[in-house]
Amino acid sequence: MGDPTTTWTDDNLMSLQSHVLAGEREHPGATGDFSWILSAISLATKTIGNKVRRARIEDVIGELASNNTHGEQQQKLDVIANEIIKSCLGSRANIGVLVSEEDEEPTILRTRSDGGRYAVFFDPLDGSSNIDVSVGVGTIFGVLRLPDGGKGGTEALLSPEAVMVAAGYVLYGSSTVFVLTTGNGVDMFVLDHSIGSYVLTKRDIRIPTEGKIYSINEAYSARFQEHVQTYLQWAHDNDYSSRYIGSMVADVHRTLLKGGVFLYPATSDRPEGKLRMLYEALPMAMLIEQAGGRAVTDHGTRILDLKASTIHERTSVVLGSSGEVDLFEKHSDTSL
Ligand code: P6P
Repeated sequence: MGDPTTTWTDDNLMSLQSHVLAGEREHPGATGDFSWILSAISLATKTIGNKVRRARIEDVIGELASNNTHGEQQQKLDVIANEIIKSCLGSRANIGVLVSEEDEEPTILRTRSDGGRYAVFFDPLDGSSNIDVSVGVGTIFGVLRLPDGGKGGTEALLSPEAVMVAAGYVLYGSSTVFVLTTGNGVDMFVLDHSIGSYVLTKRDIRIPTEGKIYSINEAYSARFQEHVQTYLQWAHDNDYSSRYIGSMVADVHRTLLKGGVFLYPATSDRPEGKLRMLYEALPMAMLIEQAGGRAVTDHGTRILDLKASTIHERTSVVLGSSGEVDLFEKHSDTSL
C-alpha cells in the first residue's frame, strides 16, 4: 500500500487542495508556490460559478455598452469574472504578471527579482455570450513559470524560456467541473456545493483515441481554406456526427470525455484564426496532449510549439482524439 496521501482509491475523498498538496509531497523541492496559485484559481472560480448561477436573479446578465480589447461586446459577467480572478490572484506574492482576455495590457504585479516567478493567463468567462441562454460557459487558465533573471513582465511571459507548468478550465454547466493538468496527466474535480470543495471525481483522464464527432461552426464553410473543406466533405461522407456548442470550454470538455475533433480553423476574414493562443489554445492543447490527444493548427503545427509574439495573438486550432487529428491531416492534405 503506497502513501495514502498519494494512492487514491475510489473510496478516498480527495479535494482539489489535498490533491495538489499530495502532488507537492511527491516533489521534495516543491515550495508550495504552485499550490498557492491553484488555491487562488479555485477560490475565484467558485465565486464566478456562483455569479453565473445567480446571473438572472442578480440581473447581471446581458451586455455592457463597452467592448473588450478585441472589439467584442462585453457581457456584464465578463467584467465581473475578470475582477474576481484578478482580486484572488493579485494577493499571491509569487505571481509577476496577469494576462486576461478582457484587458488590453498585462497586469504587472511585481518584477522577477521581487518574487514574481509565475505568470497566469486566463479567459475569465469564455463563451459568455451564451450565458443568456444558460449554455455552459467557462474559465480557461494557464500558469507559466517565468525564466530566472530579467525584469519579468511581458518580455518574460513571451520568452521562449517561459514554461507552461499547469493548465485547466472550469466549466460552469449542469455542475461546476474543474479539469486540471500540472504536467502529469489530467484530473477532473466537481464542485460539491454542500461542502464548498472541488472533489476529485476522475483521475488521469485519457481521451478516446478516436470518435466520429467533429465540432466546427459550419456556417463559415465558404470561408474555410480548401483543405479544411476537403476534410469536412470526407467527414460528411463517412457518417460523422456534428456537435457544436459555440463555447470552447463546453466543446473541448465533450471532446475530452467522448472523443472526436474540435476545429476552429482560419477563415478568409480571419486568416490568423479567432481563438487566442495564450489563454485559449495553449492551455487546451496542454490538457488534450496530457490526456493522450493531439492539438495542432489547421496546417499541422503542434500548438504547444507555438510562441506568441503578442499577448492577444490568435491561432487556428484543431484538437482532440489523436486518431481524429491524424484523419484531419490525412484527409485535408495539410501539406498544402
Ligand atoms: P463562433 C466564444 O466567443 C469563443 O471564443 C469560444 O468559446 C468559441 O469556441 C468560439 O468563440 C465560438 O466562435 O465564431 O463559432 O461564434
